[in-house]
Amino acid sequence: MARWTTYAAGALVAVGVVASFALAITFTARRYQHLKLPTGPDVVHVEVMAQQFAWTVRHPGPDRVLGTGDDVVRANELRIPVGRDVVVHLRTRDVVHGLFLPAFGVYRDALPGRDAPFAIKATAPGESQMLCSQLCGVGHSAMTGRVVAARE
Ligand SMILES: [Cu+2]
Repeated sequence: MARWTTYAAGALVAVGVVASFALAITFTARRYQHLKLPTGPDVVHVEVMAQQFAWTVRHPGPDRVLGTGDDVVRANELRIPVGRDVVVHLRTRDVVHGLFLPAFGVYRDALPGRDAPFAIKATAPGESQMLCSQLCGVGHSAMTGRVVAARE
């Protein structure tokens, strides 16, 4: 016949297991928060196209719609408005690249033939780095750019 201490030990282990799962789920959710894409008319969509060895960034023009004639294309510069949800559609034209945005905690692979979207939001104006995180060829280390967050 088990003593009450055995039951207490069992209960403690059960609580520990449940707490571990809860922590793991919480931190995993936070880690992948940028993959939960915002929706709605206020969301800004941009496309970051990787290629050996540069980033081509397509922004919506005055009509605020991506993929129309007035799009604004910049080399190695991602411009985003402060305080708005931005969905970045990450693609590659050739090999596997990776987009690393340290200021936004984003580290995402660009895979041929796929859109790898993620969301970011700037809380203040400023400039930060944009780096390639996959060794993609001889020019890999030169594959840098900047993120410029500005007020609308
Ligand atoms: Cu690259």
